[in-house]
Amino acid sequence: MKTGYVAIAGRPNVGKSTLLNKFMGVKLSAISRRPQTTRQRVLGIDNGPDYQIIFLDTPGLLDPTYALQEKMLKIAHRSIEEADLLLFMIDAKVGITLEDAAFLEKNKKGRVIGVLNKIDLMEKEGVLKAIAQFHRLTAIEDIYPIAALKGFGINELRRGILEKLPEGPAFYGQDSLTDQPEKFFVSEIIREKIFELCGAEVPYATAVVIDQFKEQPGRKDVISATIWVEKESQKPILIGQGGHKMKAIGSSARRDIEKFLDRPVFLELFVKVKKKWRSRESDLRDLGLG
Ligand SMILES: Nc1nc2c(ncn2[C@@H]2O[C@H](COP(=O)(O)OP(=O)(O)OP(=O)(O)O)[C@@H](O)[C@H]2O)c(=O)[nH]1
Ligand SMILES: [Mg+2]
Repeated sequence: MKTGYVAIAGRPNVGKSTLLNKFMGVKLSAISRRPQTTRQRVLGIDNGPDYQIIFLDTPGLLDPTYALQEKMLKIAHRSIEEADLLLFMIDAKVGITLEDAAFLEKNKKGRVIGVLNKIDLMEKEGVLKAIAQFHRLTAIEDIYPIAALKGFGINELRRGILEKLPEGPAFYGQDSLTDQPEKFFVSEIIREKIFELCGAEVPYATAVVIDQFKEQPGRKDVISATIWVEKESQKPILIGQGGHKMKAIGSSARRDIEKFLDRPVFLELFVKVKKKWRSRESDLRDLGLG
């Protein structure tokens, strides 16, 4: 049995969560076209006949400017430290930067696989150049070009990971998908819909807390959640005229939650204000982000 922890890390928006979901064949991690979608570590267990890979999707590596971002960066660093192997992902079009190379120089020497994502947007020649540049700046030998969105190169990458993982017994049951509670994934689905449907700044000022998750035999589960924003003025943007935005977020989230839980749910959403919660440690803790 090959087994171990594999952190997926890299700059914001390079496609880390898309890759986790592709490996899992199930949507675990929130994805959006905007950077800084992932805020916490998301653990996904990829079970095979003779392997168990425990993937850790992480927040993007960034230069933090407020407390939430500092937390996000810490979570990414901690996951990288804990992992047996690091998948360092870049956007192939952007290429590896000197900053990336400096980071890799300090972290996980010899236990890194380079991943060039989004190669579907490039010509072959550009991809080869990006691989050569990655190798030149980091001396890393194992570099895989992939397109996570389309599933291209995923099986080759999995084989590359297995070559580098140690032998050992499985850590989790063969049918486990994750170690995180359903409640976490439900809040992430709601947050993903906010990232998808709301304008520029609002998603970043939003946190979702599940206040109630009541299972009722023979009836739909009842889920109540509060969407916290930072200012009164963000409330009407999130709610929309006549509540249309909130309705769209609610129905789209409910559909995905039902798919994830494989049972019908009744979803209630409330919007409340917690001033400047992103910058205050105590608020982050209250919101489950501590
Ligand atoms: N064209 C293309 N787009 C991709 C690919 N992989 C991911 N994307 C897109 O890139 C965007 C970001 O994807 P995510 O998976 O959320 O990226 P991330 O690295 O997890 O981002 P953060 O959590 O914000 O750090 C989304 O719009 C994806 O659809 C790919 O292989 N090709
Ligand atoms: Mg992500």
